[in-house]
Amino acid sequence: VEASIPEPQRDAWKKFQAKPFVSKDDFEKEVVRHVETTLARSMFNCDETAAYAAASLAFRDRLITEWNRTQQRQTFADTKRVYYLSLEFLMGRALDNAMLNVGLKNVAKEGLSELGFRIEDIINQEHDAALGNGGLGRLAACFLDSMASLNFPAWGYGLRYKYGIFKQEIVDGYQVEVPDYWLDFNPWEFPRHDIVVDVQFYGGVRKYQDEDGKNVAVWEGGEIVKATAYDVPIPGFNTPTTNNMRLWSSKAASGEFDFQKFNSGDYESSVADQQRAETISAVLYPNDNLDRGKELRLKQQYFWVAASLYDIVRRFKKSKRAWSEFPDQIAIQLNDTHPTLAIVELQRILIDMEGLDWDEAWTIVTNTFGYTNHTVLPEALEKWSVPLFQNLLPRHLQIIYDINMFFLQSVERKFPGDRDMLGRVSIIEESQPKMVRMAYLAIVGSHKVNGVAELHSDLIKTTIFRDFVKIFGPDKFTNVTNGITPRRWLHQANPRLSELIASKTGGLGFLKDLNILNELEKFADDKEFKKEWAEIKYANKVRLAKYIKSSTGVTVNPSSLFDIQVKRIHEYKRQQLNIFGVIHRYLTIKAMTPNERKKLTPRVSIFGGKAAPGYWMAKTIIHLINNVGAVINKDPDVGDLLKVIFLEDYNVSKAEIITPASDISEHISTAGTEASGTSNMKFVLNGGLIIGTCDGANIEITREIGENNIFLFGNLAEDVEDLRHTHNYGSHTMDTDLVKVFDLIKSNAFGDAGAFGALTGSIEDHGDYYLVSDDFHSYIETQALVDEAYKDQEEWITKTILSVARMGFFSSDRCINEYAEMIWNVEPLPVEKENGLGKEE
Ligand code: 475
Repeated sequence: VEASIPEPQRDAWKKFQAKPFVSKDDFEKEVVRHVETTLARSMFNCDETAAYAAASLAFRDRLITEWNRTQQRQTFADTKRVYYLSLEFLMGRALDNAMLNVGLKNVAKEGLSELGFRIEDIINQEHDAALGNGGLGRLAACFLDSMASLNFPAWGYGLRYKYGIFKQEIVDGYQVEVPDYWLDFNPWEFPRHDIVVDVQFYGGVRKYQDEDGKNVAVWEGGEIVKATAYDVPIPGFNTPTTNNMRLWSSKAASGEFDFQKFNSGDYESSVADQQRAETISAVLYPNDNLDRGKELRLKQQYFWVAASLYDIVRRFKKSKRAWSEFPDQIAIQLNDTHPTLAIVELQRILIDMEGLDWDEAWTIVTNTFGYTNHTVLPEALEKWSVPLFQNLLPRHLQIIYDINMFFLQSVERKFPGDRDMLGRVSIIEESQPKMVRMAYLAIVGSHKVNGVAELHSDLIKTTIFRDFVKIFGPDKFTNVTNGITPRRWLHQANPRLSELIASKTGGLGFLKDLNILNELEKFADDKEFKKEWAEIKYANKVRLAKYIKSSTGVTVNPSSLFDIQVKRIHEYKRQQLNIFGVIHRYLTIKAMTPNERKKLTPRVSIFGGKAAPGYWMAKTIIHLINNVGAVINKDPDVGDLLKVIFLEDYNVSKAEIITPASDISEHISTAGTEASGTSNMKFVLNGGLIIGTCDGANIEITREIGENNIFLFGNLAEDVEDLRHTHNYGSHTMDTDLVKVFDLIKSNAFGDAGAFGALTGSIEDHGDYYLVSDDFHSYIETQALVDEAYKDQEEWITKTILSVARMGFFSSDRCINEYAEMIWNVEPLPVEKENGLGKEE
């Protein structure tokens, strides 16, 4: 149906087109209108929740207007677009970000104040959009911000989970998970009830030859689930470009429960179909860096991929171009292997639905996709059992077998007679049951594969994907070191620092060209500047200290050294190394005379992060941290010299308070295990130093900021394998200081030691896979260097200024430009400043 308004009537439309507000008065008018009409309230019952709702709706309307224009502009220009497929988008809050990105936060602040509200209170009403676990999901969110800010025609595609990552409560030192129902009121999404896609599951495949002797496959039967689109506008910073994040929500095909069954008294099964369908987008799997191979997860993946590809292909078909032009118009980036089925689905659409030959279709497919790997941990590499696959997606499994056959034939031609190679690289693992190796499928079906930091990209080429480098050549594999958006992680999280930098570098330009930070180098020894710099850090620590007091009841001294480790709890990230170090410090303090204690640098050790609900060892680490805190925090011998804090429910909005408050932060993974890390970048950008291993992006951070400005310790990635071998087959001698720490734990000093037996045992008795004991001495020594360095505040502040000045490289804008040039081959669509765009300095 033609829905376009005919020419003669378009003038009326243009005349009455929505005009985004710019002034304070217009903003207030919108807020009052939303309170009084949309929310059906008045000045007599407008609480902070209602004010938040109204302010958000005012901004959402504004974003939607720009969104519409952006989409029209992009459609009209008809240039290549990027689709970023990610099962996770860890967006955090939207209001503050929207206000800052459109440059109207001061307008909103004054407007809200005139209406009787403080903007901070209003911002704090918002529930985080927490549709992700950790690094991978937050990276996707930073990328959306950068793509919009750089004016790339780019969409994100994901799932609209009803429940995001669980909320963490700490009860008696244990993690308790509480569901995160966040959709009660979400003004940031825009339901598109007209955009609904049927997605098929199960059924069977019928094959026959048509009149021309062509093989035809029909996937029939099974069950249909409906995918409804929900659009979330993504505003760029200081540009009208407003891109789209489209999230799919599942519903039963009928949309209703079975009334027949209901009437005949079969109440339960009358709603069963509906519930089963809605389960698909119900909940985010809470595992970070782990694959559990559950059928519902595969269902989520196909549901999301099928709906997204249908949408992308439909948009392409409107342009009436030849299929061969598909990769010239469309780049699809796979955020890890989770969307790898998109490769198979596009091949299926092209051969089964559109009638292309295999080879023609396969060329299009491989030229369209790029695959980003985020981890080398074997337990995180996705594999699906063939029987499960066969049942859920029978036609896709056939296509995978065909892809594998053609691929193995090409390998055979290149390496004749190398049967071992064929077994190693086969997309199908010949195990019991057979498994589909998704990473291999993603490599074979993409034109570029990238890791997320230099070390990681080198490691994937020499370890898990070694054979594929031989087969495809080294050029298929590349590196794009991760980045973070300075809009959220500097301007929004640390407004005072952003303001200071702006005042010295000629405005907010550095937020779009982060290398401008370089200009700060000349202030590294400037007395006045250093004083302001230090004051801001102190104020941020006071803010965190208040938060610590209100959330844990513990008083911490903001003059202490704040030592922070916040990230998902995982053995490879080694929060256990940190807490053992804390216990070692405690032992040291206890053994000192009061005079000796006076020379110590007081420290607050702050932890935060969620454990996957089924990850027992990670939960044990949380338990130990809390129990150690309970003992140390009330020991009068210790006082302010050491405090141990576990912050409950670490998430994006809490990170915005925590990150600007660090003196030192910990990025201490076993070398070779953390693909990149991104919080390392956030902390340094906010004027904190880091203690870390030679792992992930720490290495590049060191290269950029200089080795005098970072505290590195521990064994190198190249030595890990040998050390593990020695643990298992040679002699494994424990570090003597660590033995003392374990002895204290075993004396029940932190509660029943039985609770921690598995943790200490994994190190003492079971091979110490993560090299905690090997790195302990080096860690303790390096922490002592941190204490010493902190005593010289003048020097410390200079280090932090120099570090910030040299962090330009880690903007996600640099990252997106690299993807655009090396992988996507897309260009930004420049925009002229249009009416309504405020620009605040
Ligand atoms: C890395 N998540 C960080 C970050 O590149 C890196 C995997 C399987 C299932 C569910 N979640 C995952 C990850 O693998 C993940 O978050 N990886 C992280 O990606 C961005 O900075 O080093 O661990």
